[in-house]
Amino acid sequence: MNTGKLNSIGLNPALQKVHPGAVNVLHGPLFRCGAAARDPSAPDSLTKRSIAMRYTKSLFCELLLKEDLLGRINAVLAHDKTAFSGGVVLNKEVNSSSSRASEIRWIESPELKWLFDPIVADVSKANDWNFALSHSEHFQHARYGIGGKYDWHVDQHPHPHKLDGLIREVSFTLFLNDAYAGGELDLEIGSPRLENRCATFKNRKPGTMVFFLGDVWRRVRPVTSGVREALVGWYLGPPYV
Ligand SMILES: O=C(O)CCC(=O)C(=O)O
Ligand SMILES: [Fe+2]
Repeated sequence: MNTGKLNSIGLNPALQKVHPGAVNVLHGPLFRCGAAARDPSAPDSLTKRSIAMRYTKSLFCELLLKEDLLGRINAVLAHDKTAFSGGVVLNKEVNSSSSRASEIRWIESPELKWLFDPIVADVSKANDWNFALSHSEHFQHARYGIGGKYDWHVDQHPHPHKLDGLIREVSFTLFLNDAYAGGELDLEIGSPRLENRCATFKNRKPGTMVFFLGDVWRRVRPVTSGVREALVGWYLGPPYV
């Protein structure tokens, strides 16, 4: 693994080739985060893991981006001419009934990365998510028309990323619009004692970001009118032990 300058955005060319737009079966292409992945001399808190065990204050959190920040993100998305593609995904390894109906495109934008890296770092710190996050995937712009959905699944794959052994540790969804009905995001974060174990994110304002751990079960319920648009991010680090 290369070690880069602090805060540099390093796209590893070998990783760029991996992902010709396939949907969520492999990981998406990876960006290196600001500090080198496993460089013990890099003085960045993201690279430091003081304990081997995961601990957390909350399995998820939610925040609302300021309008100007959302405006910059929307400008990047409008400027990016990558076409949507997609359809249905069956994630056989996790759950054979886990399927998705949506269109997606991968956004390979250093600007988005500069915007999101510090937010993810802050959120992780605030929650004591003690991960050594080192990369993010390219961001995934998803569009769900009527009937579009993504059944229960976990984002973390059963095996580490083939190329570098990293795993998805933090996921986020950014709500880009609100001109639709249905399409609620559910996270299964409640105690088994509870009847409803889900946190449901419904009617959220554009600019709402929901962050959660990569091994939390989640789904997007079917859209019943309009088109739901979301930007999805995954931050990766080394396996927990
Ligand atoms: O559209 C969303 O909010 C979530 C999408 C998702 O779960 C995924 O791409 O893995
Ligand atoms: Fe997901």
